[in-house]
Amino acid sequence: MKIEALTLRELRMPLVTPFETSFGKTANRRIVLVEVHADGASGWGEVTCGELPFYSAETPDTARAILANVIAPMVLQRDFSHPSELAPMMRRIRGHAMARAAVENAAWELAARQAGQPLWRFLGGTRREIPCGVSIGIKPNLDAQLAAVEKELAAGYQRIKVKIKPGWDLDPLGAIRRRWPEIRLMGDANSAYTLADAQHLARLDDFGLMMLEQPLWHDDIYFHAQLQRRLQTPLCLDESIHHARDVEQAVALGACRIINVKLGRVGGFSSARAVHDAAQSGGFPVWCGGMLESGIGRAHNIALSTLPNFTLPGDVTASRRYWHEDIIDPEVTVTPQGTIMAPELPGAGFTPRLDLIHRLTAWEETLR
Ligand code: OSB
Ligand code: MG
Repeated sequence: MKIEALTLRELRMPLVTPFETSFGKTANRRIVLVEVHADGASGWGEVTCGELPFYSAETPDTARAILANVIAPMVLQRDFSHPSELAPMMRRIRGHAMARAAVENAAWELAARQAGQPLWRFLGGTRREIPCGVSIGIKPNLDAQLAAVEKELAAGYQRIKVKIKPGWDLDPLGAIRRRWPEIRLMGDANSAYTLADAQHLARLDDFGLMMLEQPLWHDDIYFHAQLQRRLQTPLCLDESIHHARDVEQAVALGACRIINVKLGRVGGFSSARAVHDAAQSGGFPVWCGGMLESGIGRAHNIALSTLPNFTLPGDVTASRRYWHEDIIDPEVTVTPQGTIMAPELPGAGFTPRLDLIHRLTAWEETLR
């Protein structure tokens, strides 16, 4: 297949409800989509960065510049027989993993569709039904926090994750645990603590959490190992894991016991598979993280979650939790058991809604 053109678009999509983490609040998403045109067909990918460089360094503006000025010249007019050949074409780029992932993932989706296979099978997935959890943002008070948990449990989700930060940790987690003693519960700090908080974080051991996600610095593995030795609660790394070597390091140091895999953060499906394999070899289960994706990214997360070591519920949820109207048809739905069925259709299994996409598009450019 020869890559004939790349179409870049930025969509403006308001969230159903604002989402707050330790690093800030998001109400309106700026979603950069990449359409890869090859052999008279096209595949779609999503740049999963935040609007501002608070989760990682990438933003929609850096993604646009790198896609147009650096990635397009590297991949345009190039032939590939398998989408695993895309990552090597972009190997010289340092960072910008989410921009690279959007192009690589679009190629995977296109190649799977051309091969007449569902993307998840094409990737080597083995599980048709994936277990799902939810990530609940920081709420203004405990009543709102408990009400949000109650709603998601009623919808069937198998695991509750709440965002925490200093001053908003023991109270929400304690209140949830007292009300629901048996549920699978975890906290995600998005790097809001330091090692000086170790004693405080050890108090979370009383709540029987499945895990505590990324308590320390976004670029740290070593000090998480020191913290893990002082906690019973398993740690999970998100921000710190960019490729399989980071997992090998985390395993060697004992920095965590679980890995969150995000397609964008690790640079696409090839790297995500390598991260998955490294975690499996090290004895760590993995789960698929989310970045408030539109349906395009959501569909890719579903496919990834079918790989065998994705044994824990991921942050992969129904379109309706975030969007009044998603940009794919059909939208993603969750079963009453809190699972999502991977589609049997060729490719991602969802069709981009071009009319809606055009209406939401703030800018568009096609590179040849
Ligand atoms: O740390 O997992 C995270 C959202 C934005 C940035 C970082 C994170 C998150 C989430 C939401 O937790 C996951 C989702 O439902 O998409
Ligand atoms: Mg996280």
